Amino acid sequence: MTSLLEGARRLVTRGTDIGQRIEGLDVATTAARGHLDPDLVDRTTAAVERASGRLRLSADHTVVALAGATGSGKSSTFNALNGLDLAAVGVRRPTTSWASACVWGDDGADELLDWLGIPERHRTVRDSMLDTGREDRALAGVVLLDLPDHDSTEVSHHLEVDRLVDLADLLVWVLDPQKYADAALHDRYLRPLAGHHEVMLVVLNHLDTVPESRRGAMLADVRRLLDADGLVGVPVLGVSARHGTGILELRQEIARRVASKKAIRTRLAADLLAVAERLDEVTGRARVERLPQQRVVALDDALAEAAGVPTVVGAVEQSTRLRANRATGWPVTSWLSRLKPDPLKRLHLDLGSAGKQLTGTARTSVPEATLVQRARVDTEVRALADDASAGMTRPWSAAVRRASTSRLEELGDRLDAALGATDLGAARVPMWAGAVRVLQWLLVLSALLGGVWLGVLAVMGYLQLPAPETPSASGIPWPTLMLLGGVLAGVLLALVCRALVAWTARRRARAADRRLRRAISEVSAELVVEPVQGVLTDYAAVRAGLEKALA
Ligand SMILES: Nc1nc2c(ncn2[C@@H]2O[C@H](COP(=O)(O)OP(=O)(O)O)[C@@H](O)[C@H]2O)c(=O)[nH]1
Ligand SMILES: [Mg+2]
Repeated sequence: MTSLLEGARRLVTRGTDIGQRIEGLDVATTAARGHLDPDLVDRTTAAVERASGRLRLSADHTVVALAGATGSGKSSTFNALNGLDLAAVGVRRPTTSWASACVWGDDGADELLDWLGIPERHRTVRDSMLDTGREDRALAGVVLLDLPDHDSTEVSHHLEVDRLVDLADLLVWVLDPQKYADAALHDRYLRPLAGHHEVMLVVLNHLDTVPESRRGAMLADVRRLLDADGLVGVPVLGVSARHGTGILELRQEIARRVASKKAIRTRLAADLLAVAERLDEVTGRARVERLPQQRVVALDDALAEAAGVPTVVGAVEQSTRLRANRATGWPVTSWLSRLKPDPLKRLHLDLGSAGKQLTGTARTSVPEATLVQRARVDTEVRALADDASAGMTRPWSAAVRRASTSRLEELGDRLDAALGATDLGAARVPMWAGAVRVLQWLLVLSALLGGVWLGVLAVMGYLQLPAPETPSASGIPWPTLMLLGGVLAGVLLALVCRALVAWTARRRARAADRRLRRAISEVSAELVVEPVQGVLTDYAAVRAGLEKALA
């Protein structure tokens, strides 16, 4: 039912001026909800709903449907109304569940008839040029439907009476003298339609078969039954489709509906214009730009600072340098340096065992964001909202500001989590440093061996023992070469490595900085930028909808 109504609403709006207005306003109110004054949005939505409801199935046509039991005379009445023999009379229609349609006046009802599922061979356009009567012109725009018999078992689902009553401008119930009091008819069909009494009309057909003296009493009886059904105020007309009696009155009644629909349409168009203009005024006409990128960058910078990224990055560099220097330094002095206090220990940062541990302890060891840093974050968020809403009316810029701070409370925890999940890459001593460490120890070993060898030679000389032949290279004895070479090469290697370590430490710090900032910008995108962008998108939708509604 809902989808049927929705489909119909979409149909209503197609192509016509008032339809454009409804469609545009529908888009605009949907997008404005949650951002603008709820009263205003509700009022606009109500106007849209009222309009699409009052226009029923079509803004341009007056849909009149003939409903009733088999044999009541729907097809005969259909023919009598259009003056053509279009509908097969006396044919039971469980077999053909299709309705027939006759359109008065110019065409343009194709989409409507397609939607109703009426095949083309069952459609007739009754060209108003053929008619000279004023009354026929008054029917221009009428789409008359001869519905399948309501008591048929094979009624097309599109055209079930209980659905059409929501959509048709006029539902004409054709009753006959034999069955008008049928309890099933009243219980199953008429009483449930009480809520729709304003679109209903009851016709008592076959009146020629009722003795003239009894007609008045019978019509009064129909009236009484309808009142009992809750259909007070629904007009009752006595007709004879076969003889044409009462058909003129029926046409006049239909013409009245056409006229009143025209009036309703005019009023609705004015209503819609009024609410659209009000919404337009509140919304303003500022052009929305995309969020300036440098604003987002500035916000991310402020967040990085407040989250302690520079501290962490500094620690990554220092730690890498310290550890790599220890690994690659000359073992003798670097062992001594271990006795000196580690500057990192003072920061309570342990970058050694695992990089992730850093941020595990960072919450307590990295200094909390200062008031100044927090204020800077607030300033950047506000600046971003201000930039995004530049030129917008006050309600919209307020909406943008609200969106910008809507998730700010989550920021602290989310930043911590994001930083915690970031690999700082500071844990490992670089591979080459490991190799250098082995080399350094080999050099120390060689120096030691040389020293011991020289010592042995010295002791033997002191004891006047015959010295064994000492191998030499380029005139320098091996033990001397081993001792001096080992020390010299070790110190030199340590010096060269210091430069290399400094470069590695800087590179790691830069990488850590990049990764941390990327993590931060993901958080700020989700918590600040996206909500703001969402409002901008909605604003653009409201503007587009209004442009359509006011075109
Ligand atoms: N006497 C008389 N017969 C009618 C009248 N209207 C319809 N009929 C006849 O009733 C039968 C059923 O009519 P029809 O229009 O097919 O009814 P439908 O089934 O509701 O479409 C046909 O034989 C018609 O000729 C009327 O006003 N007077
Ligand atoms: Mg029929």
